Amino acid sequence: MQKFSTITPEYLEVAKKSFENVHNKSELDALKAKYLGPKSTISQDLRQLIDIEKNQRANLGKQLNTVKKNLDEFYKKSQSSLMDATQLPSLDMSLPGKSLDKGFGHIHPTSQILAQTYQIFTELGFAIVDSDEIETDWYNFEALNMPPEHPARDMQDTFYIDNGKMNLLPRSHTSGMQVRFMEENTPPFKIIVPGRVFRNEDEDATHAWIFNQVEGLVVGEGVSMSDLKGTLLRVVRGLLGEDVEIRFRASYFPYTEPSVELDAFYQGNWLELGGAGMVHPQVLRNGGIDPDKYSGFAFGWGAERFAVVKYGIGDLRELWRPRFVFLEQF
Ligand code: FA5
Repeated sequence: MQKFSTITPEYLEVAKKSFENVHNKSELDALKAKYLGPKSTISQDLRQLIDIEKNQRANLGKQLNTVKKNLDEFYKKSQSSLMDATQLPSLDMSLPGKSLDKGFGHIHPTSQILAQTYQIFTELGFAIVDSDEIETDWYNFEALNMPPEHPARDMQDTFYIDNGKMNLLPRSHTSGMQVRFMEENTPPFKIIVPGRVFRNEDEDATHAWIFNQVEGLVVGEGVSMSDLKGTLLRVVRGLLGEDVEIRFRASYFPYTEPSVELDAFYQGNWLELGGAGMVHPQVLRNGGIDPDKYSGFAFGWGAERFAVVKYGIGDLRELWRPRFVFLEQF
């Protein structure tokens, strides 16, 4: 019985793989010519059927037609997957945004405040330090004189990460970076640490559960409370204008001594912008710094509160909502 090379499982297998690996139209056209064109083996085999003895012709013809049908299917499948791929919408970065009719977007008010904050502090010689949003209980609380059960922890009702040990948390303030930075660096230094913080907060017009803080830490020889006041006055006036009415109010933080709050007069009331104070000697020690040689001040304020005062915003939570009608005003 006449044997045709196309009537073998191997032949179809090789053809199938070839059609599956097509990358572009010219490869597909070449394969089509090779497997299905007039000069293809299957076409030659079919032409040779005429020479086959009659009693074998019908059977071999049937087999050859099945092979041709399979090859046709491989081709069509390959053609349609190539079309799917080429018909994917291409991403043209140069096209204008769909909402162009509504005008271009602009920098978010909180980001505007942060950018101005960075500018003023870098002019004063501060370095901007990056930090992580997940903090250990040690750096967030204990290294700052807040052991477990310390009542000052209540001031920052906190989420914990359930890792079995409850020693990790989305940080409740940026102050965790104080001891972290001290451990790695030798005074003198002046840094700010911006970043998001998280609290289990009863939200209201001045409290969100997620907000941006800007931590500040200055350590050197002879750093005093007047440096703290001078720096904060300079920066707050730079951000909110020379006319802003501000006051320092005595307060308490376990990691600063003495401690103050910084308030701005806004819409008939005093609004707290941040906490500050002279770094507690034990905190310096926890960071490996000798408190007999060095002193320092620290502060931590809320960027959204600055945006509220600067832009006259009634409800701080609006800064976290995607409402263009509100945001496009600033
Ligand atoms: C602190 O977080 C201290 N770590 C600040 C500090 C740093 C003190 C260094 C001493 C030395 P407090 O919880 O008060 O303190 O928060 C600081 C500021 O963050 C507030 O004054 C306010 O501006 C802002 N803030 C606090 N809670 C919220 C909130 N829920 N939503 C928006 N802003 C907030």
